[in-house]
Amino acid sequence: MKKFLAFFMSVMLIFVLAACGGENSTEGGSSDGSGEKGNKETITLKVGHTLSDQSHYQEGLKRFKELLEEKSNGQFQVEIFPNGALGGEREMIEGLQIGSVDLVLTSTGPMSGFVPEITVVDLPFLFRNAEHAHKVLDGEIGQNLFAKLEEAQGLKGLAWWENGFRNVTNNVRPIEKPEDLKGLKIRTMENDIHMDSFKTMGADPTPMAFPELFPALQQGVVDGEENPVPVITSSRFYEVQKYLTMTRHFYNPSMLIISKSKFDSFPEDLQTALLEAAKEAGDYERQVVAKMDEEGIALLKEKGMEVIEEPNIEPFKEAVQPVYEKYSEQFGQDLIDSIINTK
Ligand code: EAX
Repeated sequence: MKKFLAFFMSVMLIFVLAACGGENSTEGGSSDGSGEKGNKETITLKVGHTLSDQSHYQEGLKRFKELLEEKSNGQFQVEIFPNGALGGEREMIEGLQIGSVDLVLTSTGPMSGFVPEITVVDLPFLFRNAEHAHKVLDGEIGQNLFAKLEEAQGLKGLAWWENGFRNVTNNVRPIEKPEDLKGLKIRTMENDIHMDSFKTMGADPTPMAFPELFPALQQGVVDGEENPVPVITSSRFYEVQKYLTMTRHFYNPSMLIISKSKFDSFPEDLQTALLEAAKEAGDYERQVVAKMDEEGIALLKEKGMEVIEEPNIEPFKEAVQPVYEKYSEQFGQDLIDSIINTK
């Protein structure tokens, strides 16, 4: 009887231990990436971005969260951190490399400091329209740029998303021609091409991380800035800026990125779920940008901004030609031509 009881107790103990071993959750994934199928660990992914919770980024990431949690049968749980809660874009990208952030939705703005080759897409007036940009980024050229990101920084681009076409705002005067920018302190992203373009047009470019921008405009540290309409509306820049000119001078793509090591630590089915959710949510986010872009101008006028909707763009294009001369060697004229000639 004693022997039977001892045998029964040990079997019970094994069962209890096995039951406890099955269920555990880990922060930020890469727990034992190679988690065996059926070993249902929940992986929480923190994703950061700089824009408000009313922004196109937030809308896109909410869709990403839905899709990824669905495609991974709940194994992935996504926590979204808007408003630069995890830092500016450059800071968050560094956070990816030290593991303090799991995913970042960032524009190509800070890429001058990480993979300068990627900033070829930041050349002024390079893209005819959003469709042209999508064709280039979702095609071979876009994939080659992601390959450079992986090679140079160990960061994996999951998909190309969108910030939009950037326009200039300021508090001093209406901008109708490049000369009107003369002497204006314009905040730019920490991007060499963006700074060179505004310098070439006679402005005084001031690089600054996004979280610092609204207070800098409010206190007059800078006269103006440049951003897509969905950013100007969702960040309430109409409260601190008077004039908007629809220059559409830069097309600004965004990237949803993760560290390569973290991505590789996940089993294949979870890697596929990540890539699929990123692509589908990215396509959705681009539609959100188009809608906010369309509806935003009326809203900004309503909020009291003076909007120049159709400035003559040719003088602006001419004014930035020196930027092409300066960078065509760095990027190679062939690459620039293949982007321009993409149908
Ligand atoms: O990517 O810094 C900027 O102006 C960007 O539009 C913002 O960080 C979103």
